[in-house]
Amino acid sequence: MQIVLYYAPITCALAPYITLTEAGAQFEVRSLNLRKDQQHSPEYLRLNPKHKVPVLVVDGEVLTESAAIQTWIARSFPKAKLLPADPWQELKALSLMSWCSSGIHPFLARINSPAKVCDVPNAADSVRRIAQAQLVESFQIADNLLAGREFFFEHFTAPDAHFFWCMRRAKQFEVDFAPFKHCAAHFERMSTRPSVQKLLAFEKSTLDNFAKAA
Ligand SMILES: N[C@@H](CCC(=O)N[C@@H](CS)C(=O)NCC(=O)O)C(=O)O
Repeated sequence: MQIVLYYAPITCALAPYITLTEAGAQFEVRSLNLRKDQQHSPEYLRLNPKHKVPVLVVDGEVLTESAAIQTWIARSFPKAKLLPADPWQELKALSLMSWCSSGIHPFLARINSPAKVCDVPNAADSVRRIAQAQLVESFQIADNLLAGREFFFEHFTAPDAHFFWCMRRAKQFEVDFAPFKHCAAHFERMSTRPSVQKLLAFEKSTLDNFAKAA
């Protein structure tokens, strides 16, 4: 089986990178430089007309959307137990990943690029402030879910990788995590995992290569 992950540094494509690594999968990474707008190249648009990462290509079949990609990885590498075994808990894991990509991610994107959602002059600060408030609400919900637990379920599962990305991006936007002690502890716990260390090293080398090529 040939697995190719289309990835870009800093982005949510880090979640499937971590999950594939946790799965023990052999996979090839093709890195895009979003600063150079490579997601809009004609070749990439043929692969994903939504011009987003991640994209997973498995034996030539294309899959987009993080939650679906994470689910594919978990189902394809069952020994890694990347989703809970109980069917109801598995659906709760899918619910969490959908929330990460459709409930939390859009507010992170608004902080990153306010102009994509509002072209009123001088509105950027207001868009960012509103998005920050929505994120605070989401992280409070996640904090309650993580209270007294190491991971969202009994052990590491794919939603932990997805949520790790949400937190990492929010930290880069200086969301204050002091009130969210369980989220902060989850972030620290995730940061020590070998899969995350591998991802961070890969991200650094990719960014270094982009800088050399510039
Ligand atoms: N719903 C998608 C969102 C993917 C997404 O927004 N990716 C961003 C990076 S975090 C991207 O590729 N942005 C480039 C663009 O919009 O042109 C998912 O969960 O996979």
